[in-house]
Amino acid sequence: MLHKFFPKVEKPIAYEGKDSKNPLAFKYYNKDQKVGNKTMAEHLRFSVAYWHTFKGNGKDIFGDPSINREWDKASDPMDRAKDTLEAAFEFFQKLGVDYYCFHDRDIAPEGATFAESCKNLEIIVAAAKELQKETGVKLLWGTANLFGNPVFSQGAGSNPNAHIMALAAAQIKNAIDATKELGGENYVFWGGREGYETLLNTDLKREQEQMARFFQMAVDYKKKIGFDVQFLIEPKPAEPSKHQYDFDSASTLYFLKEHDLYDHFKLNIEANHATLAGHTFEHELSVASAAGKLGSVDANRGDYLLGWDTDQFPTNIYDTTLAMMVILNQNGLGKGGLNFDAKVRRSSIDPMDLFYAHIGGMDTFARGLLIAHEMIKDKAISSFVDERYKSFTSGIGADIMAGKVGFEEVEKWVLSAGNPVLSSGRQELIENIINQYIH
Ligand code: XLS
Ligand code: NI
Ligand code: NI
Repeated sequence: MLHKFFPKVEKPIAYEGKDSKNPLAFKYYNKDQKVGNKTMAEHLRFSVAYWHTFKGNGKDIFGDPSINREWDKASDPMDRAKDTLEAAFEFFQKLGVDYYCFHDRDIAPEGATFAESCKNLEIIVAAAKELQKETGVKLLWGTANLFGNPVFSQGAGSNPNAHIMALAAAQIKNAIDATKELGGENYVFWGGREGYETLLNTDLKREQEQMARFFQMAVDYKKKIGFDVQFLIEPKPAEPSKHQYDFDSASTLYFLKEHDLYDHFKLNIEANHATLAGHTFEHELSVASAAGKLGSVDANRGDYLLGWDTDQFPTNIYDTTLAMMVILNQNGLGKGGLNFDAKVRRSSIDPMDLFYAHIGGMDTFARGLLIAHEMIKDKAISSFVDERYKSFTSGIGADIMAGKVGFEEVEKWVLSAGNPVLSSGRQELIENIINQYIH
């Protein structure tokens, strides 16, 4: 086992059960425990986000970096990248997660030219490949950072300058190559700058057509190189753009349909992005899942009082229970997983906080999984839903849905049927039942 950057954690975090007082132990997440026909690890497929966990330094728009990491000290950027990689794999092993995710520019530094950046990436990818082999940790998804470099300040795929759009495409090509080299199971597109600041200077239709071409080129390329990877789009309504084109699940799915891209993408749903869009997490998961398009999840949470992407670790069991209901009801995430796109707070400067944060997030989802599994097994909620729509399973309801009757036949039926009998929606009772399962 790697042992250098986290000296205080001497052995992998173990499951000790809910009565344990050990802060460095799982209380609910028990990797090999079967829940239904899969182990917890198979259900949850946890992943660590490279950018927040190893590159996050506490910098915010009002303040300088507050966090100094041991692995971020070397003077040469490539040495820092190699140290960071080693720290990352040590962390994955000690935490006991099977997956990680990165942006190209998290794992390797940007060079003075595009060619230099590509070379840097290639070198670090080779080192990452070795560490994956050594530790058994796998890549859940790769992606390209097309928002940090000021060249992308007016967008990447949607940039009004064709040279910059081409540069973004070339960068994605390299990020897809890196993902392939590392056996990544998914590739994510998150377009933080694919949107607008003002409509006064923006041709919204043209920019979306450019985005469609951008995605189509990516689809063509993955086919060309024979890479069986799942493409995912991660919706977010705004931030850093004022308006992002992939606003939420519904608008992203519509965009894909409109531009003949529907079959080539699924969605990566982030909890905090859902709430920023004015939805709940389970709403976004449900919309994606109903379309057969829920591919993966960025597991985090926002803050009820702050209106931006605070990217906190998930701690709310109610939310993870409802999320796991959606995931279990669609039989899991397939190639996707639960990626902690979450960061410790600016004042959590101790590397141990990274362990506490992830342990908490993993336990919160493990509890959600256990509760959701029980509720589904007992049909605790689905029995109410089935009952609610029962009138569509026979008689006039079935005839309407089967297309056997139209307005005229329906009118005739209504005239003979008397007044409808109302029944209760039972919301409060269902809420009580959920709480009972949680307790
Ligand atoms: C930012 C996004 C980003 C994506 C990957 O808000 O969540 O981190 O997950 O580019
Ligand atoms: Ni995300
Ligand atoms: Ni986010």
